[in-house]
Amino acid sequence: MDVKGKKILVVGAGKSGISVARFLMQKEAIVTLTDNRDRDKFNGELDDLLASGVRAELGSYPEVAPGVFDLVVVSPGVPPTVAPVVSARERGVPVTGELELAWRFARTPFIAITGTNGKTTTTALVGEIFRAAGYKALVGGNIGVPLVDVVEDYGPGDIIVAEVSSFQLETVEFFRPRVALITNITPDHLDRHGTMEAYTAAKAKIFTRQGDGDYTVLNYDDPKTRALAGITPGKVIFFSRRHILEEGVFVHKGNMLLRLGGSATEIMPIKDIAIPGGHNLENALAAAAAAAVLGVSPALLEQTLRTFPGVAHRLETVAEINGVKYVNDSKGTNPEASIKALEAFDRPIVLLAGGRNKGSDFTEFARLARQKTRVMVILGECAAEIEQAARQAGVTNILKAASFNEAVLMAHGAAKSGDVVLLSPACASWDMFKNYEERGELFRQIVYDLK
Ligand code: UMA
Repeated sequence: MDVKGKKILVVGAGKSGISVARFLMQKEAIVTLTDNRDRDKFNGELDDLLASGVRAELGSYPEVAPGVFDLVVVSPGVPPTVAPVVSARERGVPVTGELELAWRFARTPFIAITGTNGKTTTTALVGEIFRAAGYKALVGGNIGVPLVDVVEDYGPGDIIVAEVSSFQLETVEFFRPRVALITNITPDHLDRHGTMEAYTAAKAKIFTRQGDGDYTVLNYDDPKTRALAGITPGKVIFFSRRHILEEGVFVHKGNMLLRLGGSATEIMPIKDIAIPGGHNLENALAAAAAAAVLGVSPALLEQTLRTFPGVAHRLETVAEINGVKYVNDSKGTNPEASIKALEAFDRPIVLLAGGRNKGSDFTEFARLARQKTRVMVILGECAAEIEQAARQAGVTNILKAASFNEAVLMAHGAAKSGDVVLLSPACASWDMFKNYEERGELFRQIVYDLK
């Protein structure tokens, strides 16, 4: 892909767009960066780029008239319905995204990981496994490291482990990972994709370009994911927590087993996997499958699975104060993720939930909250919706907080020794924060202050 001298419009000046603009400038493209945020909301974040010659159109988008731009690169969080993307498509100007761009410039095989839940933990775990196996491994993508920043530092003998979102997959064209892994597919981001079919179709783009020598790793236990085996051109390898498989990674009599082609090999007892909970067992099985198909030995898999501690903001124990455990699960940005967090504990929970609803239904989540929580502290833009679901499910002990700080203090006040104070909002953070990391960091900070 030659971008030198090309007039390129980058839509969205967040993490991804800023990195794309910098990358394209280094490649001597003529770059315009646009964002619907006003210039005074940027706090100098764009100064370096502007000094390097990037043009900026902030507060409103430029028109994509014929001849003005050769290419539009759209940020993952910007929907395809925004004016510059719609005009580009109408006028035949190519539209792409950062993932495709990184792929075009990469010289390294990709393991790409998507799925509604578990993709961050699985990605980090696969990265750890390859590092333990002696590889120079890049872990990036939706996990927070824009791939274009680092992709050219890696060579053909290295490995890129990329967490990829449905948003990023929407704009891929030739993207072809050696291993494509889908952890599971349940309703999420329906405000953006519209229907489950469209959401699933975006996820399926992870393997559309696969061919000989490529693998698609799928969750046998999740019907929507399992069904994709029928349409991927890659070789299907399943993982399962509930079924014995003819080929793949599965659990039998408390042991994780690997069967690729021949007889089954024991990897390890599942009780020795360091990350807790049934959902993390699925992540471990998925990661083991993705690494095993590329030749990583069972002994190395075991070594990493025994020690990998999990990722920040994902069931992360922050502190224990007067017998109360404080757990940061800010990455619980939809009801399914938060259901898994609730299921991971046997002790009474004081739950902090609420934020921006991404089109989810809270009925199941509220039903489990009724069984598992002592108190629910509700906050954020969709507080009324969650409260209604909770009351319908029979939750009576509900506190309503006007701010995030107040919510944590209320939870602290309500918790008794032996409880868990769990931040697992079942919602996106975007009503109050830049991202879930910022929300989790503030939680950590308040808890440290309490301590
Ligand atoms: N903007 C517009 N017009 C719009 C919407 C947004 O101009 O209609 C602007 C905003 O004002 C802002 C910028 O676009 O300045 C934000 O772009 P973005 O939402 O794409 O966010 P980035 O900061 O670029 O971060 C993105 C990913 N964000 C999303 O997909 C929402 C990050 O994933 C990712 O880590 C980063 O690129 C690097 O690859 C985060 C995420 O929440 C973790 N992902 C979702 C998820 O995991 O569920 C998909």
